[in-house]
Amino acid sequence: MAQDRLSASRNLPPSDVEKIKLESNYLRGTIPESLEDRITGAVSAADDRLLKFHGTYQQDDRDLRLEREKQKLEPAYQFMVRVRAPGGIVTPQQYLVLDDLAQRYAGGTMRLTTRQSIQFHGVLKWNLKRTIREVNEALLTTLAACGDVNRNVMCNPNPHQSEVHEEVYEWAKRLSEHLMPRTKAYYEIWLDGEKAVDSRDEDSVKHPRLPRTPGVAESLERKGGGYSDDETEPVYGPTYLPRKFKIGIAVPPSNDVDVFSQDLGFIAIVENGKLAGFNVAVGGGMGMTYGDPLTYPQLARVIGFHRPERILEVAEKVVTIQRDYGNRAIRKYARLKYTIDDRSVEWFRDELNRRLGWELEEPRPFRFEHNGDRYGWVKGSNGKWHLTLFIQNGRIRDWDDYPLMTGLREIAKVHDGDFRLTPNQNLIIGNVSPRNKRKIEALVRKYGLTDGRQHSALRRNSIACVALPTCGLAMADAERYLPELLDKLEGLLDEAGLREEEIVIRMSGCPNGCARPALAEIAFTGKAPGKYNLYLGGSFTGDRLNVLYRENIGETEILETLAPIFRRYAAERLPGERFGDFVIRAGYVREVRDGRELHAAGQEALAASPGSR
Ligand code: SRM
Ligand code: SF4
Repeated sequence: MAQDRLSASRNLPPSDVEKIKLESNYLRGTIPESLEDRITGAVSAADDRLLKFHGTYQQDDRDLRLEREKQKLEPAYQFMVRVRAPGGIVTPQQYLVLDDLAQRYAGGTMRLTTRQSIQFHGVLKWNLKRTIREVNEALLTTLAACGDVNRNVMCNPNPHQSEVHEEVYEWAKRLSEHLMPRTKAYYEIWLDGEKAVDSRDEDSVKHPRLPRTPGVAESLERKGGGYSDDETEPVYGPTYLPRKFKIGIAVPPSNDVDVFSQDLGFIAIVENGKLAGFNVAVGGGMGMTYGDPLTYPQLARVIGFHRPERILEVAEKVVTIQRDYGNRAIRKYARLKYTIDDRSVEWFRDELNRRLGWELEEPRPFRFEHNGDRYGWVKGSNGKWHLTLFIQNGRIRDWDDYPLMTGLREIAKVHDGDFRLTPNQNLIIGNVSPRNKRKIEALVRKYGLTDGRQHSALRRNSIACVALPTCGLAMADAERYLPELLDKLEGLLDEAGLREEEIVIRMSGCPNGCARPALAEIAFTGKAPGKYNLYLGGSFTGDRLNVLYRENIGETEILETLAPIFRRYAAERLPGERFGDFVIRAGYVREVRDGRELHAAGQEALAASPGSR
C-alpha cells in the first residue's frame, strides 16, 4: 500500500527544482547578478538552489535569528563552502591555503566532514567569489561538492597501508573526475572563465596512469576537473540527477567509509595480495523524514562483482539508471534507495547488466571488522609514517587550552607528506618521512594534539554532524552537545567498567542523518532543542540498521535509559560480544537489515521499552 503511493508519486509533475535546473543553462541561472546585488546578503531563491552544485549553501546564523527579527533586520545571511577532496587527501600547501581562508573569511575555524571534505562556515556573500577562487588556485575545487550530482568520492584515506590501498585511491580519484559535471558555468562565474585545475596532469607526475576503461564514452576521457570545450552533460543531461548521489570504496577489513550507506558502494576484493576487483553495493542512504513512513534509512545491497578496470563504466551506468528512473516529482523520495526499492533489486541488477552489455559476476566473500578509525602512528608499505589524530567532531579551531588549529598549521609548515581527512571526521598526518617524524612528534606534544588515547573508547568512536547554529534543517544541537553528553555517558561507563569498550555512537541534529546515525550502535537524532530520539542496535562494522528505542527524550531520560543497559551489558555480555549485538540478543530491539522494516521494528521496541509504558 505504502509502496504503491511511492510508485504513484513518480508520475506527478516534476518538482520546482527540476524546472530551475532545466532553465539554468547548465547551472548558471542568475548567480553573477545575485552575487553583485549589494542590497541583500542573500541570493535569489533559484540561485540558492543552483549554488549547491557549485559547492556552497546559503545559510543564516540561527543563534541570531530572533534578535535580528526583533530588530527588523534580514537574517544574518552567510555561506557554507565545501571543498572536494577525493579520498580526503590534501597537501600541506593546500592545507595552509585553506587555513588562511578560514582565518580571513570563515571566523577562524574549519570543519572536517563525514565525507572526507573540508567546510567553511560564515562566509559572507561579498567574500564568496574570492574564497572559491583561492580554493581553486590551490588546485582544489568546490564544484559538485553539493547538488544533484555525484559528490566527493570516499575511500580509505591511507593509500600506503598496502599497494592495494594505493590502487583503490587512484580509482576513487578517477571516479570523482569521471562523474564531474562538464558545465563551464563554474569557471565562468568563479574563475572568470579560466580553468585553474587539471588534477590529472598534476597527479600523472606522481602516479602512472591506470589502464583505459573499455566502453566509456570518449567524451568523458577529456581532461580532469570536468571542463570541456563543447558544453553538454554526457552523463547527467541538462537536469542532472533527481537528487544527490554518493559513492564510497571500502577496503576490508575496514568499513570506515560506511560502504552500506552509499548510493553506490564498492568493496575491494583482494586475492593473493592483489586487487581482484570490486563487489558492487547499491541503494544505501541514511536520511528520513519524521512522520513519513515512506522514508527510511536503507543499507546498500551487494549485487555482484567486477574487475577493477570496469569500475568507471559500472559507476556511470548506475548513475544513468538513477538519472532515468529516479523520482523527479518528490525530492524526499528521489534517492537511489527508493528507485530500487520501488522496483526491486533484481530489476536493478538486470537493468545495469543490460546497460553494461555484460553481466556482473557473483559477489565474492569479504569481511569487515570495524567502521571507525584506528588512531596513532602506523608505518606504511612505502616506509613512511602516518599519524591518525582524534579531532572531536571534525572541528578545527583554537580553544584557550587547546590550540589545535595553530598546531596543525605549524605541522603543515614543516610537513613533507600530506593530510588525510578520514570518514569519521578525524585527520591523518600522512606520509611522514622517517627524517621528519621526530619534528612532527615534537609539534604534536607542544600543541597538545591527541590520538585520543586519554578519551574513552566511546568518544573515540563518536561522530556528530554540524547542526546548530549554521544548518538550516537542524532541530537540535549535535556538534555542540555530543561532547557534553559524552562526559556524562563516560561517568556511566566508568561505573560499569566499560571505559575501554569500543562502542560506535553518533548524533545528528535532525533525521537527515549526516553523521550516518542509522548505522551506529547507539544513535541520537534531534527532535527539538534538547530532545532526541534514541536508537540502538547498529553493528560495530556498519552492516546493520539501528532501531528507535525511545522517542523525544532529554538528557536525564537518556542517562536513565542507558545506565541500566550499560550495567547489563557489562554483566551479561558474551566474550567479545559488541554492544550493538548485545542489545539485540537481550531483546531491547530486533535485528533489522532492510530499511522498510524499520518503522514497524521501532514501534515494537517503543511499546516494549520501560520508559514508554
Ligand atoms: Fe548532510 C543536508 C551537512 C554528510 C544526508 N547536510 C545537509 C546540509 C547541507 C543542510 C541543508 O541541506 O541545508 C548540512 C549543512 C550543515 C552545515 O551547516 O554545514 C549538511 N552533511 C553535512 C556534513 C557537513 C555533516 C558533518 O558534520 O560532517 C557532511 C558533509 C559531507 C561532505 O563533505 O560532502 C554531511 N549528509 C551527510 C551524510 C553522510 C555521508 O554522506 O556519508 C548523509 C547521510 C547519507 C545520505 O546521503 O543518505 C547526509 N544531508 C543529508 C540529507 C538527507 C538526504 C536524504 O536522502 O534524505 C540532507 C537533507 C537533504 O538533502 O535534503 C543533508
Ligand atoms: Fe543539518 Fe540534519 Fe545534516 Fe545535522 S543531520 S547537518 S542537522 S541536515
